[in-house]
Amino acid sequence: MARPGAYPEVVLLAGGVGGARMAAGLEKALPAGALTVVANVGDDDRFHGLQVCPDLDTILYTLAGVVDRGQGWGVERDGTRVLDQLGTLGAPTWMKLGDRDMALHIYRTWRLSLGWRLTQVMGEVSRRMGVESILLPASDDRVPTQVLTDSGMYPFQEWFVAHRTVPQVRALRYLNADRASITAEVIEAIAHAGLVVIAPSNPFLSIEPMLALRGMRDALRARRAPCVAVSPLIGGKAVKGPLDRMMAAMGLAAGNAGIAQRYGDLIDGIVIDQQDADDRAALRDGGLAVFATRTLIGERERAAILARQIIAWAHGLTVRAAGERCASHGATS
Ligand code: FO1
Repeated sequence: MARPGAYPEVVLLAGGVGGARMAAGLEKALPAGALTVVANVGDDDRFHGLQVCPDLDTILYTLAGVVDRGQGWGVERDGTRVLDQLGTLGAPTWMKLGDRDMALHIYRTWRLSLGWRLTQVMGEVSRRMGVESILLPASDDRVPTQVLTDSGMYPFQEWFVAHRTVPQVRALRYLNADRASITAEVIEAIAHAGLVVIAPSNPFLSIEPMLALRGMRDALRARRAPCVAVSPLIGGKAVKGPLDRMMAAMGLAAGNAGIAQRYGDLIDGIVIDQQDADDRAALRDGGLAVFATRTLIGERERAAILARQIIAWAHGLTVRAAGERCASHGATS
């Protein structure tokens, strides 16, 4: 629930570079400790015997201020001496793991081998790296995303990095998701939130692997706070990545209608780019509150401005009952 004062406790569901940038904006806009980021773990995989968690780590490095801003992931000015030597030894090196990044994977794998939960590991490294927000894996269990394409089934990182998302996606499998649960920490954060935000991440690759986890949809449906999604589309297109192609291939309506359709009645409102302002009427007819603004958040300051706008706009929103379609949320802009 909202704290005494102007700011709500915010829970952000996030994955990928867009999710990390939204997290940084919200962190800047909120008092210390008011943001909890729940991160996708469907991208996680083992490399060289080490547990690698790209979405969690991209968010961690972004919030710690050490991310490589050019590529959006990994540690700035990192070296590749370990990877180069692994290559010499005959190991595959298509996943570019930097030297300092590798230290995190070694630490995480070591702690997990001692019986720590992933939640505990990420809590500890966040603290040690000076991150003020709470960073939670959506689950402590392994729930690898597999990508079914025209040329076969791939583990997520193999499709995304080694094959540069070229094989056309036909379906996604979130392995083990129906048996894996969200954590008690995630349940509690959502229950106490004053606002839930879905980041402008790829819905199929970053958000739905979390929604598929046991307990996630129930936790969201039981929330007392409004839930708003930030559309990843600008001018009807994804800023980067395979989202446009995936929406078409998976039979989704183009543009923001498709994004709204995908989140269904989990969301009370949607934030869209001002270039797509013409989508407002149709989205409102579908029962959503709509806010149109500049959503490109490549720069930190823009992310913070967007975050402040979302918090102010969402303040007046009410939570729709599941399945309800009412157009009473007088939308701004
Ligand atoms: N993305 C790439 O496009 N190429 C890489 O070699 C690569 C390495 C990598 C290593 C660690 C890490 O945390 C992320 C890395 N990423 C790389 C990004 C990652 O594949 C994506 O961020 C996602 O999993 C999609 O959200």
